[in-house]
Amino acid sequence: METIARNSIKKGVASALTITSAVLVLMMIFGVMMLLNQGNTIKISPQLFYEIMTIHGTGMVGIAALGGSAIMWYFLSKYIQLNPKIFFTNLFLTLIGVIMVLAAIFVFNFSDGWTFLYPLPSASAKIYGTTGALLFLFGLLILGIGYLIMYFYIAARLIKEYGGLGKSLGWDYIFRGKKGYGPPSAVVASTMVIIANSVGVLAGATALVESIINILFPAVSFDPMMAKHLTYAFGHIFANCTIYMAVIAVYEILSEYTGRPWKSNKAFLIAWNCSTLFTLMIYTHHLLMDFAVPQWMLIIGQVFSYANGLPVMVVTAYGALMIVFRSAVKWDFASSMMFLAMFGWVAGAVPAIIDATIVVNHVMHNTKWVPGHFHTYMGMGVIAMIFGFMYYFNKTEGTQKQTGTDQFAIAIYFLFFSGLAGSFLYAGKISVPRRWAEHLPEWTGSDQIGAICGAFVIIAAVIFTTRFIYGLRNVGKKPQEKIFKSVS
Ligand code: HEM
Ligand SMILES: [Cu+2]
Repeated sequence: METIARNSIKKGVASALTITSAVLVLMMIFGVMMLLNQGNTIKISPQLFYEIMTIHGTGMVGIAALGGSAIMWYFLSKYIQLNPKIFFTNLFLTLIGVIMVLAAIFVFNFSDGWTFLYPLPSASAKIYGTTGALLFLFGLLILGIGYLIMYFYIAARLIKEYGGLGKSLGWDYIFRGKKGYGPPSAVVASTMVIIANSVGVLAGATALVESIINILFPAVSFDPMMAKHLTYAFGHIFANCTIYMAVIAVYEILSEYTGRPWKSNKAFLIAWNCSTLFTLMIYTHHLLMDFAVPQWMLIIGQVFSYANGLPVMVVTAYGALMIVFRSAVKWDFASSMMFLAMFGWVAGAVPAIIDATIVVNHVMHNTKWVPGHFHTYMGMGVIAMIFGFMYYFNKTEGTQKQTGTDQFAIAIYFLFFSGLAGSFLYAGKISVPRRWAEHLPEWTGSDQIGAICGAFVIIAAVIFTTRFIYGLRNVGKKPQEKIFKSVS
């Protein structure tokens, strides 16, 4: 019985990773198309550009969440028993949501951006018809419901196993002086994610429902500023949680490869507790340009943005250096990706912290500096962790062996992703606005360089993806040893 459940868990994870990698490649192609258009190398209509921007933004963050969930689910299932049906339910609802979103964008011309900023969907519904807007809004709502089901289920399981979410966040060790080490890092991180992201998804769902009601019953309207708060609370938390899920792979893989457990000591637990709270508080750094937002909220946004990223990043980066230091770590695809991804994450946070400073934000925020920041930490952080985990999965559950091609692909990926992100940051520096379909001639150089780098990134991603899908044939062909590590 237990092995059957374990096999379904693996099947769920394998399906999620297959979808993730294939969608990633597709979204990257869209990314290069945008750059080619901005760089005046190809010409697409502004309408199509914004459709592509909408699918690229929504799709990338959505798929990072799916890949992150696969990582979280896979490792969490080593410590607590999980029902595979829940993961499949989320996967199924994700697929339905994605199909609706794709139809909304490419069949019904929805192109308001992932932000679906109220009342924009109602306005565009008047131009392109209500079908597209409603398909998009309901599609995202269904996606959100899938995540809520999964999170509430995990919360219930953690409460059952640990006696409460406070306990699985290590409060016994932080507040009650319990000695030793807290719950496994995968458990601590998962608890943080389900708390923060449930709040985030509920905020997003509220904003979606407001737009839906306003489209169906135009007489009923809502406060646009409030809707913006809800939307950015959602966007910030949801995007952040992708890394908090993916980072579980760093803990688990590096500790397995070095043969040293990643212990959740007090600093680790405190850092994760701080991040749980701060992640919920700091989304106002997206509203620094809104003069109607009370000053104190903006100051909270700035101060806690500094405080937020740092603790977990520091304990993770420091922990990773320590665990690897003088260990007999085997550097293969998975461990190198985890190590590099950690630096991608740290590097990506630096421009974000700069941008979260109010005076800088007024100059930088609507420039490509911002995509420069999140492409660094998403592309070289979260997505690198997901690709690294894909290899680890095939190796652990199957018989995948590393080849020179893999090493080549890693080098290409990081080299050219740095180039791509660098081209965005540079564009930010020369004040290129973000989200413009058309660029002035003096900006196109950075777009063209970005497009070339993007093309190489796609080559690497195609290699990762084909190697992954090809390797799946051997999953389950290796005799399995341990199933559960000890709980707590
Ligand atoms: C080959 C790789 C990629 C390329 C060429 C690319 C290209 C682009 C371009 C050109 C934009 C629009 C920039 C602008 O505002 O003018 C963009 C936006 C965006 N990209 Fe990427 N990207 C890539 C990978 C990624 C990855 C891996 C992620 C996240 C997992 C991501 C997430 C986003 C998001 C969230 C936006 C914002 C959309 C918006 O402003 O509404 N991209 N990307
Ligand atoms: Cu944010």
